[in-house]
Amino acid sequence: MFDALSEKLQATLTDLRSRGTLTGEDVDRAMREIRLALLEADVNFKVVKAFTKTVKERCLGADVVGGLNPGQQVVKIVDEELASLMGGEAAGIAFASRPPTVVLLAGLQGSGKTTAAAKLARHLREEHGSSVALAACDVYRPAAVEQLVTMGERAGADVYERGTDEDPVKIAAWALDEAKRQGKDVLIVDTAGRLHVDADLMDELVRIRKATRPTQVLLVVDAMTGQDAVNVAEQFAQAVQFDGVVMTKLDGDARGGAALSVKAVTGKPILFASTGERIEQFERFHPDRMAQRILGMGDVLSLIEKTQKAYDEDEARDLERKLRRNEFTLEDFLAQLAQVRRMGPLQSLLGMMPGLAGHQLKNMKVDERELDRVEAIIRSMTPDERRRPELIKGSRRLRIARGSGTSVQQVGQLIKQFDQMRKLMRQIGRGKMPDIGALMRQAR
Ligand SMILES: Nc1nc2c(ncn2[C@@H]2O[C@H](COP(=O)(O)OP(=O)(O)OP(=O)(O)O)[C@@H](O)[C@H]2O)c(=O)[nH]1
Ligand SMILES: [Mg+2]
Repeated sequence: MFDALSEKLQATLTDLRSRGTLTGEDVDRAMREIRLALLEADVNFKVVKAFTKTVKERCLGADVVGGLNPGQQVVKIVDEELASLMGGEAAGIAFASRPPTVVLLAGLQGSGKTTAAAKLARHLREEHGSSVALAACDVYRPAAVEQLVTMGERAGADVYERGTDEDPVKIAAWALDEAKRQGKDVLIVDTAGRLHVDADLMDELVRIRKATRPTQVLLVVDAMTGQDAVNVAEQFAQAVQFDGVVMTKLDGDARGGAALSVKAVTGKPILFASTGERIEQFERFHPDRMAQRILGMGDVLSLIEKTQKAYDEDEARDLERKLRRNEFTLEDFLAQLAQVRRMGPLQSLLGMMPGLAGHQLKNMKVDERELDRVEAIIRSMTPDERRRPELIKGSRRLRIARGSGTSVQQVGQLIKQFDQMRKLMRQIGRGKMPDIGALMRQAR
């Protein structure tokens, strides 16, 4: 389903990779192309905007990692950002500490709830060895119960049903008792769909939730409906809390926008992907694998990973040797600091986090200035001073403070902290556990 998007992204990135160096203009053009490709794939425009902004910032701020050309670097950044857009790590189901784990499925009519209920039951049985029961709480469509019974059989799960004459909330409560009585590990509750997110649907869901206290509420979303799917998810998120998304019909010819936007818009990750009508066409959703599939550059990405690993190992070995010989200097410290900062401005990372809208965390100030200060102080030292800061005396401290726009106290503090750090490292380097207590007392 990501074919068109894949093709466009690959064309853009292949072009970048063939260049030795990248100008700001190259990056700008690539970002324009990526933005268009995502919009055409029906990704939510706000999501596209934030995505290209982050990627661009990271591209421009990136120090070149040894062995990677700038184009490869961009591929890596786009890959990482695509994965993080879809939720980063794969999450899977959260089990209750005391069984049964109750999973409540919600969603619009025809989104694939009943199918997903059976598929999830089979998945949990096969992957986790769970004994699973299904609760038939859709009493509005005569064939709904029958459908669940048939699918439950195929999934190897018991189906708890009371026909269509009883109140779905009562059926849900009874099914939970039944699951407890029979010692089931998991109870999956199938509910009725509606054409739109309406008050009735929400009210019933809330009452079923109250009656069953589900461990997880999963929203079933039809990927084929594109932007609509995301709008529905957003409306659900406002009305009923849910914990994750089951994205269905990913085998269809939709352009993929829903899968790419839903996490950023609702803050909830896609946990499972359904990719066909057959019961085994269902799997845990892995954002990183999906990103790689979209980019279709598995070979390049693994090369990048290897190069980076070799480079990191090189650096680590170098650092270790320096520590052992007590050669770690402020110069090295500066390089380490740059590495941390290569990850991008901390502030914008926080700002990007979905679900933080209006949250106070979002307004939290990351003290980049503190890092700036440390950097400025070190840069105001001579190479000799960076190697042996303990030799920096009063008049030099004053000059460094002036040069870096800080105070003599701040310079003194950095030198002292560095000295403590070096002592600590030397002890670790000698294989001794450092006496943290003593160090803390000295540092005061
Ligand atoms: N191609 C494809 N079809 C699917 C997938 N999941 C479900 N379907 C089909 O979509 C249709 C609706 O699925 P259901 O599971 O009945 O959907 P529902 O949400 O329970 O529908 P209601 O109970 O009417 O609200 C069925 O024909 C399914 O076979 C999928 O991943 N891929
Ligand atoms: Mg159904």
